Amino acid sequence: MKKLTLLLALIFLIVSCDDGDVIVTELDFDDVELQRCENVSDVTNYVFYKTKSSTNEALALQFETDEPLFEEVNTSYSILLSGTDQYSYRVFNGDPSNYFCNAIPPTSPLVQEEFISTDGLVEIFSSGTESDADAIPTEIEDPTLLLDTDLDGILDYLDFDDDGDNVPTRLEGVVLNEDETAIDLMLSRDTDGDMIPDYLDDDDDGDGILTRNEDLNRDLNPNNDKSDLDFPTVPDYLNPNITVETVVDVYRENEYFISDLTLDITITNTVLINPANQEELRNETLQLLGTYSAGDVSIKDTPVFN
Ligand SMILES: [Ca+2]
Ligand SMILES: [Ca+2]
Ligand SMILES: [Ca+2]
Ligand SMILES: [Ca+2]
Repeated sequence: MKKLTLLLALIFLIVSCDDGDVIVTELDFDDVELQRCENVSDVTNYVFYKTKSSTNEALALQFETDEPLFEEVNTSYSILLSGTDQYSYRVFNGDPSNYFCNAIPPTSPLVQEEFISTDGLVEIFSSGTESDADAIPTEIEDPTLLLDTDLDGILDYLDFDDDGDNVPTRLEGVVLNEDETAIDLMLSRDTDGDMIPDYLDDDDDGDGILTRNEDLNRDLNPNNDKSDLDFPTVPDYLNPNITVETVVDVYRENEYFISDLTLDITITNTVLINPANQEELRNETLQLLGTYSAGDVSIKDTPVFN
């Protein structure tokens, strides 16, 4: 587990415009949970915030990204704060717990004092455990090898249908060795005996018709097409006697999972201005805004057929 070494305290220098007095103010939100506004309709607009009922204070960070944050692990994102990408500190005249995540800011509590960023760099690091739940452990589909067997743009360790034949890998008879560190090629299903296990074979019965195209009803599931009256339980793609081609140039929707997805959000070089009196808060040190726990997420995507 990677540990980030960070300065936890949020310490700002308040420089008064009137007399040049320097006041050190400590914004202590370390023990406060970092929350997020859930916006399912817009996956690239984010609002993270912390509120303190005891002091009616809140920190908020809002920004837009080009890509969704919750789809990859071990990934860094940087956002240079400007325009509507903002970091703010506010003091309210009441408990701000329910202030955020409303389409229109509520009439109560009222903002008594606020500081809005004019500069700053946000960095976000994602971590979690990825799995395509295809019955092959991620270590065997080694992410570092960047394997993409079916060339559909989804690496094998995230691809629930590794050979792109529209039969999910978990249904293609994979057998692992005893300590589950490798595929047992002798015991794994190889219907046509061509030494390519079915989960990597796009023509499982070796009849010259791709498994994906032995799909009479074109429902992207070759497992429910069984034409041979003599073998009514055997799907056509595992039956070399049936060679009816139904061209299906579409992949099934892929799904993979990230468990315990967390985002570590840090901010550095912040300049916050009070719009009412131009009072300024500056902090050049790296601060941890917080770690956001997204729990377990599922990522669905239909690869483009090529
Ligand atoms: Ca793939
Ligand atoms: Ca896979
Ligand atoms: Ca196959
Ligand atoms: Ca067949």
